[in-house]
Amino acid sequence: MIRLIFLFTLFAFGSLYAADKPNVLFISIDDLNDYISPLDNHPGVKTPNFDRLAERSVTFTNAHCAAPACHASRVAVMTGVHPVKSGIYRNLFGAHGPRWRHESKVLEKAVVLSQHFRDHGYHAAGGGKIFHTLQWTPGDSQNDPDAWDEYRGDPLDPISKDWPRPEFSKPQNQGFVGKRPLNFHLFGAAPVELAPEQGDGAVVDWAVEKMKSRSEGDKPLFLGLGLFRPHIPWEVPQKWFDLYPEEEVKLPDDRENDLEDARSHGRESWHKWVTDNKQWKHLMRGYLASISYVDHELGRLLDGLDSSSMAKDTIVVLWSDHGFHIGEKENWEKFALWEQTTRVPLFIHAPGVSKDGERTRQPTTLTDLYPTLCELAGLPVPEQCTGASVVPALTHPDKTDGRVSLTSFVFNRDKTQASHGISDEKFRYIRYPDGVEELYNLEKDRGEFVNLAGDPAYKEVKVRLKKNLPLDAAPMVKIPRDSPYHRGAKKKK
Ligand SMILES: [Ca+2]
Ligand SMILES: [Ca+2]
Repeated sequence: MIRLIFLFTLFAFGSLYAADKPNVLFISIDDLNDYISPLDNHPGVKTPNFDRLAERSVTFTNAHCAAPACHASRVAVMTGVHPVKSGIYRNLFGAHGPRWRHESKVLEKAVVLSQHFRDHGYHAAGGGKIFHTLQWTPGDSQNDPDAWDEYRGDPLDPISKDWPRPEFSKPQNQGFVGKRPLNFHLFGAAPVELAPEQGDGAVVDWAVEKMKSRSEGDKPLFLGLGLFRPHIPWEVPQKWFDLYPEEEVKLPDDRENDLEDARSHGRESWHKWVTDNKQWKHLMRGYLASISYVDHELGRLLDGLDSSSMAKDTIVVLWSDHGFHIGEKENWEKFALWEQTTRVPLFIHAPGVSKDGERTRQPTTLTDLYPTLCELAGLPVPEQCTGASVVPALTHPDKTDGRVSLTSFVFNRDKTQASHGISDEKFRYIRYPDGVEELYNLEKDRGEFVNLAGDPAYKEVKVRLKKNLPLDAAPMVKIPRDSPYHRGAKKKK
């Protein structure tokens, strides 16, 4: 019956909204994991503005990236095409524009989400990191400038100018001996002074101005913005470090020989470096400080929305491109398939539609976002999209529809063959190309310590989840040297 009413509404008005099209505020955060208070995976984290967002949204507590790497995850969100179709599983550098159109045949003519909204009467404005780019790689960006009516600054160099580096003094470097595990020393935590026109605050200022400067009769707005912290380097103003005295910082649960019953991610030397140099707490502190910094910027953005004419008729969606390890399973950053790597914050508010303040366990992959936003705004779903709308989880957060999430990645050792991680409401199943399997009961074992894949008691669970493995996953694509968006190719001319 509810579905009938919904179909009638859709038929009668062309969208879930009876009158004008809703605006869309589309917020991407970089490398933000589930430590934030609404997802409750770190004691003592201070994220009041994520709580505020949760009160006015449906919180997806079981949402996963399509791939655990910035570029692959972001291009999947923005095109709605899963890596198992596109073959883009990993980060690729050295682009100056949408090189993914040449990396993957499937994406050659893909319509970017913001472009799709433009094609249906929206004005699309973007700012900050939405497609892949880094603070320290100026001009290396996979953004598609043609997908936007306007972009803050240079769309092919959207964030590098926003971020200064701190002057490193001895105390900040204390304990660092030898070479850090990343080049250019961008892996570390230290306070930095930010002028008002610097950092993620500058992107938020720009977005708030966009919302405030709207006038009657303007096209509906698709406003996309991407905040860069808590991506490394963990350099934010001192006041955010002050929230977390180092001696009070908690480390994640850690079990000796945890990797014995799991496949190695190949990055254990990084963790060894951190523990050998006694940096674990210091780096956790930097990550938490960076989370609270970005929480503050989210609060400023919500204040801006609430005091604008868009306050009541705007869909708000916030997502992060993947999870993050701070030493869990001897891993740092991402590039693995455990829930710690793939689980992402996802919040959706749709005025008059979402049961705000509620939470859903609906398994969701970020490629579901594109069709969800289409349904909410009454737009057709482009054929390229591989996901399915999660609007039912907004109206009935207590129900799930039987789908599972799918995250795929190609580890170095597997050359071009993909591994996959699948979640239902309760379990997580991972399969690698060499046949290694892992199964975790997340209800009982949130830290994914005990691999149940060989336990006969869980055979049925495993078989059920295994059925969801993609049979025809695309092999990993190579960097096309002849792309006009290949930076190396450009220089030769
Ligand atoms: Ca990222
Ligand atoms: Ca284990």
